[in-house]
Amino acid sequence: KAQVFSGIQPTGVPHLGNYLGALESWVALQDKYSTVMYSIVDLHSITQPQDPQMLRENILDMAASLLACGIDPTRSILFQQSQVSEHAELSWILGCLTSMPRLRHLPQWKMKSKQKNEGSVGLYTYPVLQAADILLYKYGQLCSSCVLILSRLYSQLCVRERVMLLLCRSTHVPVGEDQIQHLELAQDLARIFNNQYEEFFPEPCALLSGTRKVKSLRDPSSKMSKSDPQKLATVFLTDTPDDIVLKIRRAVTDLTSEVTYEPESRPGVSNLVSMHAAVSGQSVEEVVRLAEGMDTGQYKNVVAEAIVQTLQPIRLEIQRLRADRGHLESLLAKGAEKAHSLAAPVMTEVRKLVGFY
Ligand code: AQP
Repeated sequence: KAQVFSGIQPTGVPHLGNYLGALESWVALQDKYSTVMYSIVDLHSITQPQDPQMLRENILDMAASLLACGIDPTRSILFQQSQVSEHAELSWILGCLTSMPRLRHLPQWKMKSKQKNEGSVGLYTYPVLQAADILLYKYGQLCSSCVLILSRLYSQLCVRERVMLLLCRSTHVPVGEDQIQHLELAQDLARIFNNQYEEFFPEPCALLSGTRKVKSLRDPSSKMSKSDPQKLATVFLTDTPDDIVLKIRRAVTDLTSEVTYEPESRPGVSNLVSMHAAVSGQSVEEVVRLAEGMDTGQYKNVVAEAIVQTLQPIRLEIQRLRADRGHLESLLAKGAEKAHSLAAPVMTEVRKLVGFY
């Protein structure tokens, strides 16, 4: 059994998109893999300005949310990234093996630097830190046939075909489709390091962590985000049933009253349909059939109710866990200790290979 690593930024309470696109599958991975590591990636979060007091709160809130969703600290290593200093150290070494043009076209930089007009050096090198997060735990040994397929075919495939190929293999790093290029960077960096120093890092493999992208309720052309300033755009895991009903009722749809699933031409109503399908465990077709005869106003009530049913137990559990900050801190400290015990020997070897004596 292989190991799994993934991370989430403590930039606020997680939302329905984080849950359906990542956390739900993180929970399931605990049953399939022997070592499962989930990191609250606070080093990543400061690539955008963060208020220190708020960041501290968000880290503990994120820990409470992950536990409430079903991350079990007896089966997973749950830890705060900055508490394991090897992440930053390896990131520096890998950054020295990367060129500026290699990073310029990666999605995180393109998306977030555009929003801000300019971005920090940290935002630019974000994918290098991501590569360090993964490589530090030496995952994802590819079998030789995978290497052969990849080397012959990979560069000729389009993104969707690459995702399908990655899905077919035994894979270890849960990533969204938009993160595939970042994982490719980690693969490249492993290769570059091995060429420059010595065969050391196995190339990490991707595990597609859900193809569902939940869209903003106010602007279905963009994804639902923790940091979206529009309060009605995001359904948080801590939202009360009233909050959820209000947000879904106000969700942007269009002038057609029928409920159909046409993501290109009707992104708003299609977003409702796919959220409804995901939370109720039904297919999109089943959900559309169920909505026959309803207008979008009536349908919104059904969707809101289904979301409330899914999120209500999680919200109550977050509330309970939040009340004991000391317990959360001690869980994170124990997680960091375990992560450190895996990362430290890897970094000792890396330091030797680089020549740091
Ligand atoms: N809208 C979404 N739909 C599906 N999956 C999503 N994820 C994020 N938004 C959606 C997935 O959640 C995991 C953790 O994400 P993250 O917090 O590390 O980074 P992010 O993608 O930048 O998330 P946010 O919510 O948009 O945060 P902010 O506002 O801080 O940038 C990832 O697997 C991600 O794919």
